Amino acid sequence: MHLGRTTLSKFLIQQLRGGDDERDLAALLVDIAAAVKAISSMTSKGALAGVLGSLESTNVQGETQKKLDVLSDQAFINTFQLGGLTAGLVSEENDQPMVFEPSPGEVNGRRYLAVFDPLDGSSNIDVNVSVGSIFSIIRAPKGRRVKPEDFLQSGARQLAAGYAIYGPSTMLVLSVGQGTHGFTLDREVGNFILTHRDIQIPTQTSEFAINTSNARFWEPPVQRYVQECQAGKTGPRERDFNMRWIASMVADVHRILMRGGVFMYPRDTKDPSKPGRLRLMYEANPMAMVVEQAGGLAITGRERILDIAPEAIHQRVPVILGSKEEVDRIARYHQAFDTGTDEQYRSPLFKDRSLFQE
Ligand code: AFP
Repeated sequence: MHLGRTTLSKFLIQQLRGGDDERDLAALLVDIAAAVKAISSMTSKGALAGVLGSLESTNVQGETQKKLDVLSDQAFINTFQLGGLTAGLVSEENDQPMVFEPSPGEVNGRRYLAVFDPLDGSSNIDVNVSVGSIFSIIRAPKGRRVKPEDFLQSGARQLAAGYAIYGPSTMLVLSVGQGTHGFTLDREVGNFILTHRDIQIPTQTSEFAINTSNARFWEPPVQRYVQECQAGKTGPRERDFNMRWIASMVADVHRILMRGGVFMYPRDTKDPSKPGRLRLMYEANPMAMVVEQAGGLAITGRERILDIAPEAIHQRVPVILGSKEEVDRIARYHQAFDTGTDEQYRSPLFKDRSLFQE
């Protein structure tokens, strides 16, 4: 063990020095780290702990719940409820927000609201592929009970956000608005150690991540981008691209933070009632903050994710994020398509979307 190492607690004490409010935020993030350690322990035991497999229940999204979804959800709920700093929470696993009243005699220090996906990518659990947890912290209203609409704050107002990845090692990656930093769990001593200070996503990339089985449902700008990547050296990009898809957003985004790339779960027509697959408040927003704080971009194709005014706690949005130059390019393709300013979209095939074409 190297005694000079920076633990998560030491790092947060150094970053969050702005009085009681920031001190409590640091304490809340240390609480989150404790929940992450508990989930990490469960996931790493796998079948030995009897936690694999599904339950009979479904969550609010209509998805079958895994045992670990429910156990992870409970780990976070206990942390937020007992920690005394959180006035309410929204979880992917629960239809309605939960609101916590101060216990008798407790000074109401519950300044925050927590929004989280306790176990993202849980379809990967039973095949022993990396999964993760995603969290977002926003401010609670002062001096009154929390109402459901208090959670509907744009991502730009997040005080802190991040994720844990349960892979070969467990890592916690977070931002409090001063860069994005990664901590690796030292299991022997139970501490998160700062191992990746000030992560920067390379601005250019030759790697993309998208579920290509949905290609026929994508909009033309996304089809164009992916086709150009696939054309490689012989296409307009004049270089070869590689493709990866883990089906755990956390693991795909983590790879992008480490070595660049672009991740897309775009708008598609597979289910017209859903504008995207991923959830704004506990998937897109926290990941957008982490990515932007690492020098990347996160958009729907047409707008910055962090600027979206949420309308519902389980709202879905299209997500395109990662290396700046690639995301910029995909935004341009959407704009060209929407305005009909690109030759490519003047074909009768795209006529119905070329609203501004003469
Ligand atoms: P679950 O948390 O329900 O497993 O969903 C994971 C996820 O929302 C996200 O982490 C992946 O990027 C995406 O779904 C994978 O979706 P596909 O099934 O289209 O690969």
